[in-house]
Amino acid sequence: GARNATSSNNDLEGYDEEQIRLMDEMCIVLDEHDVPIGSASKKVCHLMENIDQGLLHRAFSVFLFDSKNRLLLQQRATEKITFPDMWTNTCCSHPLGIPGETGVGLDASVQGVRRAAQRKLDHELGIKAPQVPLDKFQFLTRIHYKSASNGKWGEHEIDYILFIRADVDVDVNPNEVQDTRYVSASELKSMFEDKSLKFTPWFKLICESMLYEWWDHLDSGLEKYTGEKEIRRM
Ligand code: DMA
Ligand code: MN
Repeated sequence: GARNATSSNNDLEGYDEEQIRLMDEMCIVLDEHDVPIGSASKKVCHLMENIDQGLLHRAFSVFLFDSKNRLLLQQRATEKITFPDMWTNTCCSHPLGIPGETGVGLDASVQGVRRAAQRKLDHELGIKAPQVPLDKFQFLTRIHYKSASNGKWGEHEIDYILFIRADVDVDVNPNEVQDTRYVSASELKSMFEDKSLKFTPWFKLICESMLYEWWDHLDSGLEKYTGEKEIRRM
């Protein structure tokens, strides 16, 4: 757990100053059942040496669809410390260890994750809260996965999957995002055929498992897929 986690002063040498600053955010440390057991910095949570000791934290992944059922993708900025330059779903980040974003029990933690999602859609993509009201985020399921990034960094998360349907105004933060694109399901499948494009591991996992089935049900209703209690281990 967080008690034995380590980090040293030179882990962040050479990275973007703003991204280094964001490594001080406090993430929610979890046990395997998604019960909060403490908090640790984003830096500590993403060092592979700590992940290899079992350190696990809470995260979310937003999938935003416009009224034509196109998914908004982003390409991560070169400045990102983990998974730079990769294409991924609309927005990902972590609920913080602060009142309002930490929750114990599924309903409270979903509500905390919705608040974090609203905060980060604005920070990364300039999408303002009134265009993405909290109650429009549909919680589907949680995914527990682990992935190495470059060198010493990686992910080990319980990731809350949120869908939202909204037509939004995008104004990207270039320190976070270098490009965006709206795609249909078939356009996304062709992007995966293009070997010059790189995708984040969690986005690949979700695309290879449930995404297209969920996407097919946007109009007919996602009820049977929402609020899943089981954590999917991937
Ligand atoms: C972390 O995303 C969350 C997932 C699901 C991988 P991130 O690296 O984009 O976080 P942040 O935007 O806070 O750097
Ligand atoms: Mn993470």
